[in-house]
Amino acid sequence: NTQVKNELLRRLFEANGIPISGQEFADEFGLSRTAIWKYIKEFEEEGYDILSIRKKGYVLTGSPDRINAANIQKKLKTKSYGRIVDYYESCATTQLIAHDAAQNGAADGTLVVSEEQTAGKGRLSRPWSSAAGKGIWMSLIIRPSLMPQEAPQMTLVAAVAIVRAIEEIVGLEATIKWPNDIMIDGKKITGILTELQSDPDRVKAIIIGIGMNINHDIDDFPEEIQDIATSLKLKTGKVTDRARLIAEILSFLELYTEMYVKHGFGPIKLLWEGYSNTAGKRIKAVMLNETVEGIALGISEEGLLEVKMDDGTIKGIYSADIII
Ligand code: BT5
Repeated sequence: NTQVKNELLRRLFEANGIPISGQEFADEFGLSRTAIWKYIKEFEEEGYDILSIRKKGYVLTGSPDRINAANIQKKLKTKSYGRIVDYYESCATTQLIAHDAAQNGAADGTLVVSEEQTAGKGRLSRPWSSAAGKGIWMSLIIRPSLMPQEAPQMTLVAAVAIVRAIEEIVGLEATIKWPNDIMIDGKKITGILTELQSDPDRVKAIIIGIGMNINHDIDDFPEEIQDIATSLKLKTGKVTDRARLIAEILSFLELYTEMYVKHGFGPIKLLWEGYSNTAGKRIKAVMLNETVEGIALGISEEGLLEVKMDDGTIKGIYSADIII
């Protein structure tokens, strides 16, 4: 029973050194003491250090750097984002798991996270490299009251939330490259993949996939992206607490999503423009069927990138790969 196991781990974390009585916990959940003891053994196998004190109970003295429910939730300040966490040591892609969960009625704010993805994906089914234990590979299911055509802007909402969280937790200034890249010093540190489950006139669920390179050394990237990718560790020399960063991202994301739903895209657009590295630059926008070149002006109220062409006309772009 993973829910009881998670609850036990959460209490061990929150006890801050005060023993948790195995007997009392067993009674509360109608389990045997042996069942509790088995959970404790499992925790130890997962890398937790647990002290067993006779007649008092269990004390957590050390925990592995994992982005599981307990580690995320002990830092969580949100109302609903991340209150339910579906955690994997390894999976193909959190995006698929989140889609299934959303179809089966998963609550607003349900988070799917994995230490590793074996088939992580970017836009247009491009591969997304997701090394074990090094990054944040997660998909958040949200159910905001938005129209389907308002959903793509959630990529921009998420981008602002991520940049703010990196600023708070790591003290680094990242920039946003429209539409879905977060960059530091010209290299990609984060990619966002926003997908939609929708009725014709109403969003049922938005799945926000976030892939962040955190504690990678350069060799943790496949060779073909070593020149274009970077990680927080490569920039700071330090290991970042991934669970804490997740909690911070979820806080900003919940706040900004609420803002977007209540007040429209205007306030988000202002925030976004402050972090964008695209405006004012000459760019090439590579789309499926054409490539256009011009000066990037900024984004529209609908989240389109506005490009001023050489003949003076202004073109709004829905989605593209931008070459600066
Ligand atoms: C993206 O696509 O940037 C969206 C990435 C979303 C990944 C998350 S992880 C959790 C969730 N589960 C998933 O399976 N996906 C989401 P796009 O803009 O198409 O960029 C893809 C390109 O980025 C690739 O073609 C590579 O060139 C490059 N790339 C691949 N892995 C990378 C990495 N770890 N860091 C930086 N660049 C990478």
